[in-house]
Amino acid sequence: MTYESRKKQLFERHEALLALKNEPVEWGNGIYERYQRPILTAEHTPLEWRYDFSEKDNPYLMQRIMMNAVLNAGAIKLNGRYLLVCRVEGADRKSFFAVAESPNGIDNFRFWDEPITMPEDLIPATNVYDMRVTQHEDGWIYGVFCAERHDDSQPGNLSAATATAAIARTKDLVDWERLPDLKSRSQQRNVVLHPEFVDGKYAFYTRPQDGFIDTGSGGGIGWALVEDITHAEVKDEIIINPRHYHTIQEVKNGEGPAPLKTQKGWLHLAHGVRGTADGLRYVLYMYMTALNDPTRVIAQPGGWFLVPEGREYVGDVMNVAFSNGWILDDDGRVLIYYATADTRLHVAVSSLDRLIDYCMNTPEDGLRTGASVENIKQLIRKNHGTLK
Ligand code: M1P
Repeated sequence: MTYESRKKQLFERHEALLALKNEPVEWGNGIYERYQRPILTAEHTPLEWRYDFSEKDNPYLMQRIMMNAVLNAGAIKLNGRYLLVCRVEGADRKSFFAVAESPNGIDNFRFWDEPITMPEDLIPATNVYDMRVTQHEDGWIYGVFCAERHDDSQPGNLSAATATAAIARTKDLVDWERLPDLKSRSQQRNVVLHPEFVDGKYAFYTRPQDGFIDTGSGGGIGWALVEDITHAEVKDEIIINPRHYHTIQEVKNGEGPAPLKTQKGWLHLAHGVRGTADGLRYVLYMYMTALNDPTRVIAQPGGWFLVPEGREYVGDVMNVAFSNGWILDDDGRVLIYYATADTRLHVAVSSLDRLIDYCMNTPEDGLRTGASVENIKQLIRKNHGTLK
């Protein structure tokens, strides 16, 4: 086969992948619909990012730069366009941000021509990932993401790293202004900017952690007010959604995307982490906070909301569901973008009404087996008409 015909086939196969229609999976849990295919994988990245298409320089038509994964995407609907700020990870383990666009938020996602050029803070990061996109009432679109650097206070330890919340802002997802990283006494990952001012200040969901991996004494999802976003510093931090023994969020938790404002309260999506004999298990859960006080939890369904299913379990980091992006559409649909096994990206679709109903009417975790059994008995008796 000639070089030209192989190249033509390569493009045809890639185009066929991008053009695939995605169909909902029938008979889910009633809370949301999953879709049959992942919406983005390493194979969806543009061929021009991976191949040198000069026959003279690349006669074997080899991939010169390989891609490993597309995962944890921030999401926004901007001027009618469904846009994901994806974490793309190359074969070299470095993550970068790239925007993918779809006509409907469900399928036919295509990456923009080039990845985002993210300006650096004073000390350049080794790796960046997991951007939360917040359309703030101040008129800017903020991206808050993790900046990872080697921990030079441990020169003998190659794996010692620090996690810091990096902040950048944009109007169009193309040109980004980098602001100084969030100052904090502890390391921070999964930091998210609240979309509105609170008491005239910027408000951040935080996740204090003692080390790069271990949250240690960090008690859960935190909250901090910041006066000047161009020199953001966590001074007073409170825990608003704590970890608990023997729950899905025993080991760690972290805010997902920026919460959605509803008539009943702020709707939150988060991830919880527990330990198992086979390593950590990352699942998604939801909670709601009061409209007039986003630090006060008013509802939290017990247990997980979404976990990896079937083939979703398998990938670079097994048993992980993670989300940092969702879109509330004009018709009340909520498009939830989640990644599995730190490998690929999916969508699940629900509505604001359904998610509020789920939060308000699912029993809380009573933190004991006896309480869980009581919840089940109450439901049985309600169904039998024998509830007193
Ligand atoms: O590997 C699972 C996830 O681990 C991290 O989340 P957390 O900080 O809560 O442990 C993140 O690095 C995330 O990117 C990753 O998906």
